[in-house]
Amino acid sequence: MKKILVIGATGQIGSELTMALRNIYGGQNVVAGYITGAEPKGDLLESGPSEICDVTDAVAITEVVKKHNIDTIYNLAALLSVVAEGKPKLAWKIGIDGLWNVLEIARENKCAVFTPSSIGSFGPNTPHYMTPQDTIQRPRTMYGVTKVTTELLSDYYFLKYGVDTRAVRFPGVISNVTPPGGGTTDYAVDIYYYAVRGEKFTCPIKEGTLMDMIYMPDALKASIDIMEADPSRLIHRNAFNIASMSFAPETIYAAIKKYKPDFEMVYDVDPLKQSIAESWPDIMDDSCARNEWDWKPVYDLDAMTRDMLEKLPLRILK
Ligand code: AKB
Repeated sequence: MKKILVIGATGQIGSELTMALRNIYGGQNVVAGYITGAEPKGDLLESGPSEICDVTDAVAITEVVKKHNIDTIYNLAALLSVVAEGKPKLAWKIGIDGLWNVLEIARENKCAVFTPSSIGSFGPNTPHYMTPQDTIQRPRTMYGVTKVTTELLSDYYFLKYGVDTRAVRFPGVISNVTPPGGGTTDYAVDIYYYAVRGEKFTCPIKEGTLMDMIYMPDALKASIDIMEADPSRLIHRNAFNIASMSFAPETIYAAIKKYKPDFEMVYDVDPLKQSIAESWPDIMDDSCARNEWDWKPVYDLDAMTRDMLEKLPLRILK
């Protein structure tokens, strides 16, 4: 049985990934690593062990890895794209200095490592339509710079030291549990909160701006399946394009309006978010993930919208 450490276990993806991993591998085999001020609560706290584990603190990570005999690390610590533009040095410290810690500890303790990349690893001169797996990656955001570096460093540790590094490039992740903080794709989560509360939504992204998105259950499935994949089939490693839906603001608005006919949306475009969004792919080609480890998403926009509108009220309208 795997012994897993999730670094960033109380964040947007970490909080749900830790629970999904515990359901598969057993609560005691999945350690929730968190930072002071972001302590686990409720089911996350009660369903398995948790440890303070700041990605920038190599000593703390080593202690946790040794104490729990960890063999797999999910390293989810990062600042999202908009926040990283305001704090570029901190974004580098968490994203890259932190990654060095994780990769070195993985090398010494023979751990496999998953450190996600993102659609943010692409830039304005990347082909935007059916963005290939292997293509130009010249992002102009600090988030993108850290994500390209993450991909390169992770591949380097695999090729040079045999560390089993694998990852995916996440689209914008949409979930009804933990909200994201400071990303360019956050509008596609926020819009559901407004719809459920019966409030008018002001969209910060311009009509017609396409971005890849994914529903959390598919993002979790991808994160788990890639680490379970048969290594002899993997031609790529860091990191695979995964796609499930791509839409512009007016399309998600229409998808929600189908079930909430009174819902209203207006635009007030945020120049920073818009320039980042325009530099990212419209839609990625995920055929390498489909061929090398059988990636296949379950949710499209309509299925996700039905599930969000069913589950979100149970959490936020108590
Ligand atoms: C962001 O918008 O910064 C993230 C991402 C696409 O990586 N959600």
